[in-house]
Amino acid sequence: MKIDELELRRVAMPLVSPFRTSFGTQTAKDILLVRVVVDGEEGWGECVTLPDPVYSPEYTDGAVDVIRRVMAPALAGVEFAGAHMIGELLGHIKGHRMAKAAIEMAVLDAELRAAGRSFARELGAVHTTVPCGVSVGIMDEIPRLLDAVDAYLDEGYVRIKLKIEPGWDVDVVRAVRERIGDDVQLQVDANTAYTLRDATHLARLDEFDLLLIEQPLEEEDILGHAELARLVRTPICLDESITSAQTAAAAIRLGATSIINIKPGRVGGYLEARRIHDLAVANGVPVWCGGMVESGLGRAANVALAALPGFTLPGDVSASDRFYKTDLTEPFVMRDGHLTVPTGPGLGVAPIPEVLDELTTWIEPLRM
Ligand code: NPG
Repeated sequence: MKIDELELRRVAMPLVSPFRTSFGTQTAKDILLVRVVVDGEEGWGECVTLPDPVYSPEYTDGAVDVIRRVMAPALAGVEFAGAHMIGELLGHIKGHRMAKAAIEMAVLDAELRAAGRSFARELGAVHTTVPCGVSVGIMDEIPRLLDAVDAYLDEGYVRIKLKIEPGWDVDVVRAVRERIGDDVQLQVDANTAYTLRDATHLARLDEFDLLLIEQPLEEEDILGHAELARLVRTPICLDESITSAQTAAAAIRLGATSIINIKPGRVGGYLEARRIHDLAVANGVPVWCGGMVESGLGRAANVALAALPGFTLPGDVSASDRFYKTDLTEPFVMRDGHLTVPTGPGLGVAPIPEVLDELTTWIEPLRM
């Protein structure tokens, strides 16, 4: 097969409410989409970069540049056997995993559409629905957070993740645990906001029976996480640090992570995400599917991935309306705390043309 067309597109999607993490506040998403035509079949990919390199080194303008100047030329006119070759064909390019993931996702979508096969079937999904967790941002005051958590539980979310940072941690978690009781699954995400010197402080979270603490230390501090894991009882779960199956294997071996958050963009695509899943299963390490505030396109693929057997914890897989009043695709609607895994060819969803047109801010077709 061959990529006949590759088009970059940016869409501006307002968020229903500001989303604050330890690295900043988002009020709208500027999403980079990759549209390909492969042997006459269209496919869509979503690049999960942020506008600035504050979550990982990648950022959206950088992704546009590297796709335009380096990746598209490397694929232009090239015959390849399938989407599984995209990683290989782009393998000489260092890093830029989110950009690579977006291209691979688009090609995989086109390939599977042509074959009449779904992402879920291709990746090896075993469930028809997946449980929904929700990630709750940092707020100005605890009462507002408690109201937000109450509302999410009323909607049916089965697991709460609280964003934490120094000054918004132990008291906040205590208040939420008291409000929701012992039975609701609760976890926290620090997005690298602490250092090993905070170990004693973080150990104070142990009393709240959390499922896990996610990425407390810097992304490169694998040994620090291994040390921290000996100092706190709450399981450590890595996110930012896990960029490939190789880094996952090292982190598991070193005892730095006992649970893994798998985000396909962060690791270079859905196929590498599946390899990390397989590795984790072989090592008895539970995994869950992370989220990057995706539109319905990325959400569709995430839901398919989250239906693999090793995804034994609820993911940051929420309904479209958690973030967006209007999604780019048919919205993902939660029923009984679950989303239904799409079964149609490819992603099983596609952008709604009028919505896409209205939200699009920029289009650039690349020469292939
Ligand atoms: O449900 O899509 C979602 C968001 C989940 O909290 C979430 N994502 O660090 O995991 C994270 C965080 C994030 C969001 C990171 C956006 C980067 C960008």
